[in-house]
Amino acid sequence: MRLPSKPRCRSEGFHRCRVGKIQPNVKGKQMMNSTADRIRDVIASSDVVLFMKGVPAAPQCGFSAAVVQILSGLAVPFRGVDVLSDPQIREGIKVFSNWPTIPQLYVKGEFLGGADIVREMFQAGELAALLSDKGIATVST
Ligand SMILES: N[C@@H](CCC(=O)N[C@@H](CS)C(=O)NCC(=O)O)C(=O)O
Repeated sequence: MRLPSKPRCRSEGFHRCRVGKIQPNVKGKQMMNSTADRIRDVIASSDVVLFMKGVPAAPQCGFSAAVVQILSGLAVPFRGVDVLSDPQIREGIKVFSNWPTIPQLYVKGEFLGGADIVREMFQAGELAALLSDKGIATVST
């Protein structure tokens, strides 16, 4: 399976992203091919996909809610995938991205990161810039 590129981080440093600390949680885990195919399909189905807890209108976790708020503030259309309603996707997405937590944001198939990274990118103006680079319109806040 081809893993997506490393998550973006404002500092481009692993420590800022805390990848080194949390990676062992998912290391060595595997998932069914069918789950990987479903994940690939859903990521390809929309330019912006958020794996989250709950649905965009009613997030069930503060971290998911934070990303929803940022995307909504930028008026970015996105597809929310509720991992609470699908345990295979909940575990499978962690293996797919090699990232141990939810939420997980994908833009045009690229894994960006979780709530902390999305917040950092947003605050630095990098999220709007990245979306714009990829041809996804946003409103300035
Ligand atoms: N620092 C993380 C916070 C996200 C987090 O800790 N998520 C937890 C609680 S919602 C999680 O996904 N735990 C694994 C699980 O519930 O499957 C981020 O930036 O996204």
